[in-house]
Amino acid sequence: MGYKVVVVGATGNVGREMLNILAEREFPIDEIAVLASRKSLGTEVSFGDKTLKTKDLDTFDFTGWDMALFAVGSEATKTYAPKAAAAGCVVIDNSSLYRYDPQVPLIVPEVNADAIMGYSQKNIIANPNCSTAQMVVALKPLHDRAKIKRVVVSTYQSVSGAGKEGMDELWEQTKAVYNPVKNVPPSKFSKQIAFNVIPHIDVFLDDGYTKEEWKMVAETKKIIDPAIKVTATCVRVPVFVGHSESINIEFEEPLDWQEAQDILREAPGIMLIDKREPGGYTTPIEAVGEYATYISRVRQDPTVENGIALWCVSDNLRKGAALNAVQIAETLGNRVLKKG
Ligand code: 11C
Repeated sequence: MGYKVVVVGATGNVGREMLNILAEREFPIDEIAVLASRKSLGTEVSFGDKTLKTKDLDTFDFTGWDMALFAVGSEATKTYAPKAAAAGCVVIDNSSLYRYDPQVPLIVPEVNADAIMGYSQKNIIANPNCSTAQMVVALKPLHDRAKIKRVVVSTYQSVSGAGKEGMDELWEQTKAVYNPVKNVPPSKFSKQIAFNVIPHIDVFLDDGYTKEEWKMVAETKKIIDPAIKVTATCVRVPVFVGHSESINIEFEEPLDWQEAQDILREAPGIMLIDKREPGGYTTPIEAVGEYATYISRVRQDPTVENGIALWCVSDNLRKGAALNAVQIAETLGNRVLKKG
């Protein structure tokens, strides 16, 4: 016996990836429904070797469905997630709406799977922001060994984090550089993204940080340990898929880079690719379509007493969104619903 699963927002970047990953990992499904807003109604999406037609989110009855993977914006989530949860269908939500709600667990299964039991307070489980998800996978095993005091992270985030429109803008602007007849002004991004980098993701907050940067701070505290201090600079780069991060970590206890490598090599969800030679590291193109969070360039940071610096790359649509949501579904299935 398997599960009755709903994918909400099935025509978007993340929704489509959720369907791919559910099929790839052979998640035990008895019945699947794919939902979309009215404007995408009837659009067909692939699920393994099948083609599914989207149904109307507005009129869908979630009664009798086991779980719903939501990949729509916070506004639509606010309307439909409580309806699904009230109907007894567990919501796994990829938006930021519930992430900071103390009654909703924020889960990265390799890091804090036990916290999933808190789902029953609202029948909702939150999926973190993509830039947080890959970072906490790297931080947790090191925190368990040497206790992290402070993290300084700079991100290099791909345009797919801004959805299909972000990808189209990079593509059109890149073509326009070679064919200057057509002008493609910035629209999704605040400045030209082709052949450029933009130190701005999400809205600005009063303290000068952006909301993307604030999310990395708040979510790391909720997922791993509220005592960890994080400061982030989030930057959009002209890469289609795959977020990269340069991370400096300061520990309470001494940790040498070789031991850090050994810990990371054994840690769940991580692939250590770290040869100290040209090409002995992972770049975003190599992470696309993969499940792992790739760690490279592990080295001592000699500017603090106990410091390690590293490079972290992952497919933001997978570990950063759809894969993590499916791993949450698997954890919920194995630990709570027990049907598969
Ligand atoms: C980006 N990290 O790359 C964002 C996308 O809170 O789930 C995901 C936003 C979120 O633009």
